[in-house]
Amino acid sequence: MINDLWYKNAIIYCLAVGTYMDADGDGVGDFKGLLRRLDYLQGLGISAIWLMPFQVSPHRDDGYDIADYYSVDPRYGTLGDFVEFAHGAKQRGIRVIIDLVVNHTSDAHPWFKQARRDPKSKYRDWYVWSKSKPRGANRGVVFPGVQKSTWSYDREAKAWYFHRFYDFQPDLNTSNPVVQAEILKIMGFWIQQGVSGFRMDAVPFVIATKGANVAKPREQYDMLRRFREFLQWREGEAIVLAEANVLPQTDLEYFGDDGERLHMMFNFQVNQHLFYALATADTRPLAKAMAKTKPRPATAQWGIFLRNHDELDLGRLTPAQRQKVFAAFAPDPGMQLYDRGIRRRLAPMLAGDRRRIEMAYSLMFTLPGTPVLRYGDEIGMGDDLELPERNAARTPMQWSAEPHGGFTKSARPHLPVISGGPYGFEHVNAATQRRFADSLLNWTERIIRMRKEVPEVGWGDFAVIPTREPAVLVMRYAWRNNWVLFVHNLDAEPHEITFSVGLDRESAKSGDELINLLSEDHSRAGKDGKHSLVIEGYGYRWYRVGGLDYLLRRSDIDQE
Ligand code: TEU
Repeated sequence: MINDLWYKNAIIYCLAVGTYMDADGDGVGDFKGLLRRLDYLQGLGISAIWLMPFQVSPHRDDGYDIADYYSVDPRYGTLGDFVEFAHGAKQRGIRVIIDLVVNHTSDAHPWFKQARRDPKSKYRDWYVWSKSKPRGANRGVVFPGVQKSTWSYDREAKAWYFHRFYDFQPDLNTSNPVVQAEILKIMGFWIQQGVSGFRMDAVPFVIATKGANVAKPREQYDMLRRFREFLQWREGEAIVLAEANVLPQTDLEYFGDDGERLHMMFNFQVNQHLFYALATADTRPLAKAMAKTKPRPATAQWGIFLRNHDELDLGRLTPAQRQKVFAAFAPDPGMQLYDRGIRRRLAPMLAGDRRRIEMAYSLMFTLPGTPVLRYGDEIGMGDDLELPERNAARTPMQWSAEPHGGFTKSARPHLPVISGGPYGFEHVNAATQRRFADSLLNWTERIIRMRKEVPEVGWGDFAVIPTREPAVLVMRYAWRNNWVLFVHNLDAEPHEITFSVGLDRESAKSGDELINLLSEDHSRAGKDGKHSLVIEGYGYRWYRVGGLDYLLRRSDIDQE
């Protein structure tokens, strides 16, 4: 039964078809190429792929401007190619979730074209209009510096339209029941093509009231329950993973008190404080963020990530905290974006320091929730700051030392492959790393395998165990009489820590022994029941408490 909720203990891998693998040699990645790479992904051990938008689009926002929801952009292949890919993934036991971008369409969408052309069109009310320029049109822009307003005048419509994002992304009037019905239809369509759910884009904006008279948008949370109900009627295992960068006090509104709304949300709160911890070696604000985001229904799950395709958004930190992260990881203003974020990949932010990169991923894999990896992170890819805005961290996957990193046979990839320097494809590529047992790729494969064998992280109850050392985070998970414990040192300096596993009296004995899951370096408690260990700079430890092995007990558990 526990495996029915597959997303509770999964490894999700995010990729963009266009930058993954080009099979037909036109410089753009495609579904045929991705299909060829499924064995690589299966080898890595991931459980699900999150596909970024691949539908027909003018590509002014990397596909987040969709012009036909029921299609595959011809540059990536055909709907038939999508189905071949989906089938290939299914054969390998890999689930597929796809981006669901329904806060807005592209202005090239036929719905918008008809809506702007004819006030009597049935599509007019699918968008959000105003006869005059609304007050506060300059407030609430998502991309400061490149987007000036959230309302633009449309000459053809002779009216102003609302766009939370770029002006070529008119917002759908999601309060309109007909639009809501269309959203369900889109979900139903892709479910029928074999996907296991959706990464739902910009959820707070999807459910917000929109309009010229809306001074303070209100979230219509009940819409989320309706999305979920529909999904579950159509396909029991399908999930919604929400992109909702919200404050912890509203988390339960998104999950639903009884888990009746969204299955998963990205934990932006933890993400931002995790980067603060990496930058300063002070884990206390991270522990606070973990505590604040702890309450969630039993069936709900957090998506835990380090970097994604957008800028690393630090908007939830205090200005002083944000400055410290900028100073550590993006000192040059060209590395920063939208006054709130960093447009770099993880490896260069951590100066390519292998110990630190491993420690950061180890932490990502052991924080409460389901880890979401980004393509290329498994080989430590870098960024190209010459590219505009968020494109810096969206360069093609580096497969080999062949021209263009083996990504394409074309002389002109649509985005340049990183070449030369420490992160160039000549050094950083999957083929070379496959050959070395100690490569980051092989390390990632091993850590994924181990993570899957530690379901306590996905299912269990966690506690942060106090030590006197703020640079070291000790987390303990309990689930069905099994305990695991993780130690991470975010500092470059070694630290000695003393802690007690802190189990109740009945189980206390098993706390005497910590079995290291990654090496022979086990730990025995002293007479006082406390463990003492010296952990090297950027060190990490995964322990099973008392040596009880979940895998050995698994047959008992499966009965339940
Ligand atoms: O982003 C939605 C969003 O709310 C942004 O604030 C996001 O957190 C980030 O700061 C944008 O850089 C989503 C997608 O992730 C993004 O790539 C799209 O551009 C955006 O929606 C519009 O569809």
